[in-house]
Amino acid sequence: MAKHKILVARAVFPEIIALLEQHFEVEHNQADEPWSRDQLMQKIRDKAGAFTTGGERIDAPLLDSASQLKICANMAVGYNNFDVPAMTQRRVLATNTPDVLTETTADFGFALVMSIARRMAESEHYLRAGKWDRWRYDMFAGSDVHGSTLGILGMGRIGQGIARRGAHGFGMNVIYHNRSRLTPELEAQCKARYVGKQELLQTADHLVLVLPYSAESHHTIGAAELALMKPTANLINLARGGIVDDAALAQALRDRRIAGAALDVYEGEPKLNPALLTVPNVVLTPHIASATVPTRMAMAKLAADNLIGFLVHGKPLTPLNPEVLV
Ligand code: 8YV
Repeated sequence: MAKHKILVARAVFPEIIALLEQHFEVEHNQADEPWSRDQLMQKIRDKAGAFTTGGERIDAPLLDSASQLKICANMAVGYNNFDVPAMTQRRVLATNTPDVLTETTADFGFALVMSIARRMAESEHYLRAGKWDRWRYDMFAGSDVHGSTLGILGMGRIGQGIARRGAHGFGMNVIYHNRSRLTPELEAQCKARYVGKQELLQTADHLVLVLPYSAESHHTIGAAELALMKPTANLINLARGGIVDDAALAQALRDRRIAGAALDVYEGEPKLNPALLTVPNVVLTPHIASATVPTRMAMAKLAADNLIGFLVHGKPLTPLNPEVLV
């Protein structure tokens, strides 16, 4: 039987390309050239499957020009780059990579909490700039993590991982807000208390955002929400750009409306609102929360296994729209 044609939109581990080539005719992008939307549409036109990352928008116009397409496998747990209803309508399966990145991403969320609370990036820049000439009692004095109040907005798997780290490792008082409340068992495991959004904003010493991006969650944190936070509080975003109004955040940081922010994701990334680069009280990382070698490998393997599972065996592992399968 002729092999299905698939497209791998971005460079990925060579082992994963080799695995895919055992099953498919693969057009890949190991040179990691930035393809325009038109190029992507051209390349996907005759493909049965696509291996995508969060950067490729799979929407109705693209789907309409790709009549052979049966599956898009995202190497990401977030899938706001997919128009899932449009995919379902055209019977294109969508898959993502849940679970395999939960603990790694929760580790990084905690690293962001620690780094902004203890002003690690700011103090390292100071040292590298050759400015450190003496010890001072208040030099880079930050805020405590242990015993403080950790607020989590979006209490999915990653949010729960961060809550467990905070409650069990650092004796933090954990509060959370989510569309739906956790079961009492999960709340007990995370030692987390459900609160309204306003209480969360007003009470958290460190507020971590881990909610999915959608039209409804656009600018969940803007000037009004920042104004409710304590002036000593830190904001941490490892969810998606667009959940925070970055211009409003840069202004709040400049005005010391809040103490600091640690960000892994940005509106319009990889470009950044330039104002964020000019404020000192912010930690900035380039969307690397899931980036450990074993976890990125597990994500790539799961995306590949979804393509193989579906196109070769009719059984994807982590479908987002399983109604396409019936
Ligand atoms: C991905 C992420 O690396 O999984 C997600 O949703 O944000 C990251 O882990 C990124 O989306 C690229 O696919």
